[in-house]
Amino acid sequence: MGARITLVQGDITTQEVDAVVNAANSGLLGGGGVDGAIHRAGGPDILAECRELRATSLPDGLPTGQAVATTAGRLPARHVIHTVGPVYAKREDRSDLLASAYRESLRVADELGARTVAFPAISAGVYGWPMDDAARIAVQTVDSTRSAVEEVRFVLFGDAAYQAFTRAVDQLG
Ligand code: AR6
Repeated sequence: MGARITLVQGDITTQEVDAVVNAANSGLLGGGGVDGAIHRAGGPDILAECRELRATSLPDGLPTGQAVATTAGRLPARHVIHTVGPVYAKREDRSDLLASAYRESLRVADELGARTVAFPAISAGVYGWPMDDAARIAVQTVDSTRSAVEEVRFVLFGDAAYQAFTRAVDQLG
């Protein structure tokens, strides 16, 4: 029922897709990890649109679990969809917010008419989410979310992330 899921090991900024999802922070003005890589590779037009969003519709920033689109600048993609995953917390279950980041990104992708969407492992870097858990939530949410997106490509940095997503896909049955 959800989009076809494909897994690749590599750099999300080189993907030729309709939309690339950025694991951003609420401030939307850049950061490290995927966020830094996307702004570096995509150039200043992405940041300019993010600033515009902060000055207009999102004065307090983008809430965790929500998503918003900008240009992809010089990336070989048409759009960047910025979303904010939750920071991992041992004592509190924030999986709903992580699932929401994927669902809302797919909703925005639908609005854009995107058919191919590349996702990183949201929250599994700086935000500290254990990779196996992050992979399971990512794969299950995409699999169970209805949308017109045909392919969701998870672009994983490193072998451990790739293996975790492979196990999560195998467990879908
Ligand atoms: N392509 C694909 N995956 C990547 C790339 C890349 N170019 N670079 C890193 N990863 P993170 P988060 C992997 O930290 O945990 C930023 O500062 C990385 O190895 O980018 O959601 C933001 O501004 C990891 O597996 O995102 C926020 O403040 C995964 O992408 C905060 O980090 C996600 O790691 C968001 O943290």
